[in-house]
Amino acid sequence: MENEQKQFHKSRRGKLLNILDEDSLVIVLGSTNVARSYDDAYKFKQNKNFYYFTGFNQPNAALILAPGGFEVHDGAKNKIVKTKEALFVQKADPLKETWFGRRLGYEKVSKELGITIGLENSRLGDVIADILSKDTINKIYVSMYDLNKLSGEIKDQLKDFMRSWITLSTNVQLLDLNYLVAKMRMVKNQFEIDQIRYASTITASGFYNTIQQVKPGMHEYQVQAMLEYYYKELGSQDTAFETIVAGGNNTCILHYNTNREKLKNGDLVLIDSGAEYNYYNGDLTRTIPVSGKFTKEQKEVYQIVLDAQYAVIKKIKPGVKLTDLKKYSVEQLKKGMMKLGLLKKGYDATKYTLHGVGHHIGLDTHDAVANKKISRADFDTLLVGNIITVEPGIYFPESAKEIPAKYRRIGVRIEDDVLVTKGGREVLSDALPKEIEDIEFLMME
Ligand SMILES: [Mn+2]
Repeated sequence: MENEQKQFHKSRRGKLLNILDEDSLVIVLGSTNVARSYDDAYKFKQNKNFYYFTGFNQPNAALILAPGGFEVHDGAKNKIVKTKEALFVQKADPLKETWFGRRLGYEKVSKELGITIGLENSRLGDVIADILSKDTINKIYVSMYDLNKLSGEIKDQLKDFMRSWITLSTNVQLLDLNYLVAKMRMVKNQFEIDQIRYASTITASGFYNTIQQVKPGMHEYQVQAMLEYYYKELGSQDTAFETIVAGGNNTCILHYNTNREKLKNGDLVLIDSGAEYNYYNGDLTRTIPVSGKFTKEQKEVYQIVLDAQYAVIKKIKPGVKLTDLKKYSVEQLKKGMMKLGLLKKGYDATKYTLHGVGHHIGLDTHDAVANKKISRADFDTLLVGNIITVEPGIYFPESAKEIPAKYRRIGVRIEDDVLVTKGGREVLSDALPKEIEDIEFLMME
């Protein structure tokens, strides 16, 4: 791992250790492989909180942190050492590695990842039990969500630990880790800003190259294939989420991703997609005319959405609330629809604007927010170092009979990734055209 990245993850562990009281123990669980069908597994995706603290991308691992320190037998040095951190990893195994890929092995943890102690994951249960037996820990932090989904080798290891809860002293509190980590992950430092900037740039580049090649008769999946080709060609390891290429009436289905239909002359096509780079995500949307030329009605609706997007972006600065941006966005869109005579006064515009104005983006595409219903307010105010999407939309499906026919089958969303700075904002995906004339120029033969 590059030194800069090592330093980043180390700084995250250091920050968490600093926040916590001396009598705390943190257990951060990595992911395990998930079956796709029979003996085939989905591409491995590391648990994002675990990745944040370690940068380690192999399955069946766990990290423990304790600000008060703990003693453990270090197999690599063959002696008892005191440490505040230990990473548990799969045992190196030449035969399994021949079949399923490399394993770091505990011996290389310290050198490769910069985490003080590496241990075999079969020791996780015993080490935790040993730490708790000293009666110095009064708070155990673990993600309840991750515990609930636990499987594989780590589950076997933690079974005894979880059984022991019924006899945990009343002095010991079991606390959810997600809120604390979400608060940390919400604010990006320079390393993360660089990663997301790159993911966003790859995404913009893929859009730029693909948009030029869209033509009537092409299928939605062919547009998807081109887009994802460019992502991978530029070093992206995966897409941030299932790519949406939605033509015609499909533009009005928010999470449409079957992408099987043919693009028709005269229709719009909405492309919502992101490249993943080193686990960080981009997320952009452009809506373009299949023929290369917008119709009059498409232009009218498009311009409302674009103006609203500019207006919202202009409002972004530290201290502003996401919920207020959403309200403002709907007001702008509503004003535009009323001007076109498509909405009567007093009518609820959200029937056509459908979703919020944006979300935090980072290791997750919808990033770093703990249980939404409980703690939404705690994540509402924008801070320097936040990265959010701004993605207003208007959707008039074929079924909206109250809207004149010429305006139906029109769904428009425009989305960019925006960094909150001291002075206001920076649009990370600014290089990708979105003005009507610029899109039409880009699509010219
Ligand atoms: Mn988005």
